[in-house]
Amino acid sequence: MRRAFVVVLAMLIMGSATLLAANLKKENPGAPSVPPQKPAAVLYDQTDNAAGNGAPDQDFEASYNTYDSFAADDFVVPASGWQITRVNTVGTVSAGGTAAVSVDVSINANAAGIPGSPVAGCNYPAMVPTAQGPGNLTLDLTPACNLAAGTYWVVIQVNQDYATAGQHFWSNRTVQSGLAGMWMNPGNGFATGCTTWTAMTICGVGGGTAPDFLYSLEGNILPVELQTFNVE
Ligand SMILES: [Ca+2]
Ligand SMILES: [Ca+2]
Ligand SMILES: [Ca+2]
Repeated sequence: MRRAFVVVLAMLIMGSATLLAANLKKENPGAPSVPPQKPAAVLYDQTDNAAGNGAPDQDFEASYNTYDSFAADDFVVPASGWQITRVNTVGTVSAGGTAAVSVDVSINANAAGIPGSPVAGCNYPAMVPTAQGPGNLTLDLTPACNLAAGTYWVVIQVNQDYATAGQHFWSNRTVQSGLAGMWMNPGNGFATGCTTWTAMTICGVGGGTAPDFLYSLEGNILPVELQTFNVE
């Protein structure tokens, strides 16, 4: 009885496999219901004019907490609005340094020339980089960050222990675009006095002469239906 059942089951499976094979098609005419998404484009790029120096942007282990530093630079979103899917930063590590465990990255509002609060939905704590060369970071924002027109800041802090992985520096740019790149070290371990957001050139970090950081943004120009219009 059991044997007969197995044989019948095997025949059924073979039969259905034949049926499936007979139904396989080499084409499927008709438009997809959802249009394919366009590949992400470079929305903004200020990776040129490298200064050959960089500023600390690191969350150290507890014993070096007074050196914990943050860095930020600005960009302007045009009227179309942007969906940012990736932030690329150019950086270096100290001699013998290795890699960040993760990165706190956020897109912040502009508060009268310095970074304000993170935009809702655009705060990515402890993000593991998709890739990192020594110092360079590829940060894929999940979910993507949607922004209306305006001025915003990319704020970066790598989570990296000095004892095991050395120091990380966000590389500087000799040319300033928009507002001056900002830096702060709340514990003042670097003795710059920049315990709140202050221009790098004033803080004297990264050599003290270069005003901006090297980075680019990738993503999509928002389609019309996702934009907000004010009708008067
Ligand atoms: Ca952190
Ligand atoms: Ca720390
Ligand atoms: Ca700038």
